[in-house]
Amino acid sequence: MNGKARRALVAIGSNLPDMAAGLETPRAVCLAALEALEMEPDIRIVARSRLFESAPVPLSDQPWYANGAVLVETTLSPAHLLARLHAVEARFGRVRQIRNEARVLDLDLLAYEDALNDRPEAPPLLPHPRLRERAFVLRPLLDIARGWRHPGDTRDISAMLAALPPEQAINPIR
Ligand code: PH2
Ligand code: MG
Ligand code: MG
Repeated sequence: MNGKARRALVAIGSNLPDMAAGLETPRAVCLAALEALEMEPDIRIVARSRLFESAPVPLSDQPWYANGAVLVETTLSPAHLLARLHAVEARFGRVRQIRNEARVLDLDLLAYEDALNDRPEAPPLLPHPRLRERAFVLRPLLDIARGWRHPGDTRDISAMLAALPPEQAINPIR
């Protein structure tokens, strides 16, 4: 990597298989996505969480998800990193139609250094605007970034997690 390396947190989620690619479970999709991220130029995985199975948020009859998170080093700007994540999603057959619909692969930029950007006209919003309401994001973050602080919140990850409703079921995948 050339240029200054910045640290970013990225969420990984899937609740559909990618049968065309022989990835028969959301867990297999997430593992393949981790490999794809590792192969991306300008992005280096520093730490990866375990994978978890999690109930859909909001609760629905969608299939359960596999979720995880990675800490990466990158020379890409937030916007370029997000574009790269979307390009990886597209390679896994992700088609964007309806918000929160079931998907083969979702890669979300959670945080970039200690950037705080709440200006929708200058995306991406940072940290991810719904991060604090989601156990499927916070629980994997505890694995890899226990001491991380949301730049707009006084609570640590454990405190944010403890404030969430119990219907956000999440368990490590054995
Ligand atoms: N992603 C969503 C909406 N709901 N629920 C779970 N459990 N895991 C996800 O990754 C997820 C979700 C929108 O991206
Ligand atoms: Mg998402
Ligand atoms: Mg997304």
